[in-house]
Amino acid sequence: MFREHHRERIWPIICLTVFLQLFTAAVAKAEDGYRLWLRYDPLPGEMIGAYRPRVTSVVVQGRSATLDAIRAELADGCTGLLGGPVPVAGGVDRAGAVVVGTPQSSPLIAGLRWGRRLAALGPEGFLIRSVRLGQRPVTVIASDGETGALYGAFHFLRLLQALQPIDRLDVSQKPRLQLRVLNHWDNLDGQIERGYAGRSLWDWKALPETVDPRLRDYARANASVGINGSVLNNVNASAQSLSADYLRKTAAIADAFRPYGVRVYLSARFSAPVELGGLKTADPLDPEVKAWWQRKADEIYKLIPDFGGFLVKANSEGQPGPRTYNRSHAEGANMLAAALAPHKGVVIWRAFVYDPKPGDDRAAAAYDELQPFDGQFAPNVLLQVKNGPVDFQPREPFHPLFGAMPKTQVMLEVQITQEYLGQSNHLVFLAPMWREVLDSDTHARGPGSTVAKVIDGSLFGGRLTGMAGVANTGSDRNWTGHHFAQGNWYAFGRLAWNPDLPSRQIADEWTRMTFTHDPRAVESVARIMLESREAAVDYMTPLGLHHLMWAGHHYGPQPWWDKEPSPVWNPVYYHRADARGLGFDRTKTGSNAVSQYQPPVRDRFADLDTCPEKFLLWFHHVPWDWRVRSGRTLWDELALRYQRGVDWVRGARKSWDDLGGVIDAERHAAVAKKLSVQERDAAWWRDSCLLYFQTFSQRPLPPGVEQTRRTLREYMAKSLLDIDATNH
Ligand code: BDP
Repeated sequence: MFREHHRERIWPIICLTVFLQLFTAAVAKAEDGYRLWLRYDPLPGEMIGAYRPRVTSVVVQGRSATLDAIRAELADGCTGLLGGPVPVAGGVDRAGAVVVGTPQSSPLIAGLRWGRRLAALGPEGFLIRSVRLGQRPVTVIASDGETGALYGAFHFLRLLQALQPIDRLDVSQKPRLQLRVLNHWDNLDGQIERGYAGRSLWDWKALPETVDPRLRDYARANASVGINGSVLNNVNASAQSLSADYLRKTAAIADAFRPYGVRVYLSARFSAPVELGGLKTADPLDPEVKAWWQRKADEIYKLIPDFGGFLVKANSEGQPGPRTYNRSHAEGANMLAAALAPHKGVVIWRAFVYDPKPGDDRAAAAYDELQPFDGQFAPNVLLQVKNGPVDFQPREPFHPLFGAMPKTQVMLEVQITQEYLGQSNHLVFLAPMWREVLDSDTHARGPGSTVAKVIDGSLFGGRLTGMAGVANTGSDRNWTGHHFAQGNWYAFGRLAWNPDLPSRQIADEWTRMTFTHDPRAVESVARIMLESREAAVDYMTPLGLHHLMWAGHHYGPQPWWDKEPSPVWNPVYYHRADARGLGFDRTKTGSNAVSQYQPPVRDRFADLDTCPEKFLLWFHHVPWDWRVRSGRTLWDELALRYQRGVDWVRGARKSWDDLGGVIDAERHAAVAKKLSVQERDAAWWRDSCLLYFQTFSQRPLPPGVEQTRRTLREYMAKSLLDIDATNH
């Protein structure tokens, strides 16, 4: 009786416990992508066995917000990866301790006398070495600065996550570029220009009183790849962001980022002295204007002592700027630079400048406006140049300014958010695209004068260096809308740290950290990633075509469009299709924009026989029957490239489907759904572009190209975005 009774009472408890366990397991396994590449789930058993003796405790002496962050990250990370507690210890009381810090914060590290080596690596560089401390084998992660120690800690975790050996470590790293900055195009109302992953992460209404704890995870993620700056507001800036109220809010964000080495910057609206200060002019040479900016800088630095500086989009797409007052870009930039200089702030002046005058070649505009001012910018000004001369297209040749401003500190701007690349619906890994520009040879100082060497200062010797990425983050639970778009955030950080890193390595490590350790699956995922950009070029804009996207939102094709008020916003301006052929003549017989490149580059691009095929229609208007390198006519080649792009997406879908059992169900299904949209879009691109260009070429589709599914009229009637519910 008693036993029966007992059983009755205990059953609900057992059930509840089992339920709770299952529930917790389910929740723990919820794979919504929030954790990004910082997942810290147990590694494969044999690796845990190998790592265990080398990772027994975490020793971070001293206290500061950054040191506390290092301690927490390493203890959590190692505990998670090794599937059991890795405790925090006060000293090296056992073999296998991981000791982290700076000579200033840690007597243990000071005792190693690595001062000179650490000084040479700077406050963001680090050493990771397997050494003995008091006869005990330990791993030391040391830096001259706490941020460097944090970067070292993340590097160590990455080694574990990527299953690398850690028993004889001798790693020495420092970032090649100083400014590794995300540009958020976030408006103060929470909307993100060209954002496809929800709303802004900055809740301006709740700030400064309430700071979303998610900002810490944002900063952690950035620090894990070495990103050290964040421009919080849109380059199409509101002056309001410089008001006293908003500066207090910005200061609260800066406080949240600071432990992770991420400094805040703001986009500054050039006319703010008028809008906020009530002045009659924003003329950069006006003494009152100068004084206004100086007072503004003083006010900012009182609140945010490590404020990074201003990013400025001036006289571009309707933004105010010095040209409004008949002053040069250099005069405008230098005036702001003078206000920031006493505080060690910088001005990042954007070279994305074009005046849509009839008859102009937009690709030539920035060079014409800025190159004459080489050598005239103040020492704390950087010129931020987009990778290509038009606008973040799937493929562009490198921007000619990279090879033409030897006396200016030029930094590279890339777009992480996929404005022109399928937004948050298409899987397009951007590292190969950024590698392409970094590896481009400007020939500015003879062969080997790559863009990477321009931006790291080694070619022309600039003091300030950097790379900016237009962010793809937002309030979506998985941060970036598409799980694979996280890989582009990751890749940006890795390349800004080391612009020589191979795409393959980035894809490989990110896949292991984010998805799986299964070697076949890693291989398959990395292959999809590495091929994806070329495929997107094929199904969107092959052979040097560009800017064929639907006007305004830039999702899907609209090559026929000619109704924008400014000609340079019309696709027809860029492809110039006619009965004779296709492409923009940028040689002597056309706009001659090609002359902005150094002679060997210019000559190669300008000659139809030597121009790389990938830039053919960028530089040349080519007859439909011109024979390309495959021996096919331009028309046939074009059609087959479009088809190849579609075929690739089909293949990628199949490869992804095959990974069904290896990747967690939640993310697998989410990516599969996006890939199906990508396939539909790729076919839509092929069909609408070919049908439209066929009205000029008057030639049949070659064998191997599928028949188009709808009429041109149908494709013209509706944009892909309008029939698409899944894109934000
Ligand atoms: C273009 C975007 C536009 C941006 C502009 C810029 O379409 O929204 O404001 O670039 O970089 O790509 O300023």
